[in-house]
Amino acid sequence: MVSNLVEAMEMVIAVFHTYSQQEGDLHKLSRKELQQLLRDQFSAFLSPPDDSQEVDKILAELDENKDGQVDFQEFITLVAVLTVLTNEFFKRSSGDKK
Ligand SMILES: [Ca+2]
Repeated sequence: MVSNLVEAMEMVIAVFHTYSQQEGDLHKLSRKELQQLLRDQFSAFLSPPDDSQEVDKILAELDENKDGQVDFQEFITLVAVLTVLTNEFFKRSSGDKK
């Protein structure tokens, strides 16, 4: 039986590749692929996801090796940060005071 967490990890990998395979390097997100992914998957977090400058900013922040693309390792950093923020949000909205 596959655990929930492993299933979630596989889903993150699958989502990444759905976008990274669209053009160019099959294992990296181009600027265009990143924009598409942000728009489709993270619209709840990013405002406004269609803003071109916002995409450039996010790309620059994620692109640690400065190759102009986002590989899986760089992408997972974004997922981790947003997961932490989501957890904070749930903690706060459940009325948990510090
Ligand atoms: Ca990169």
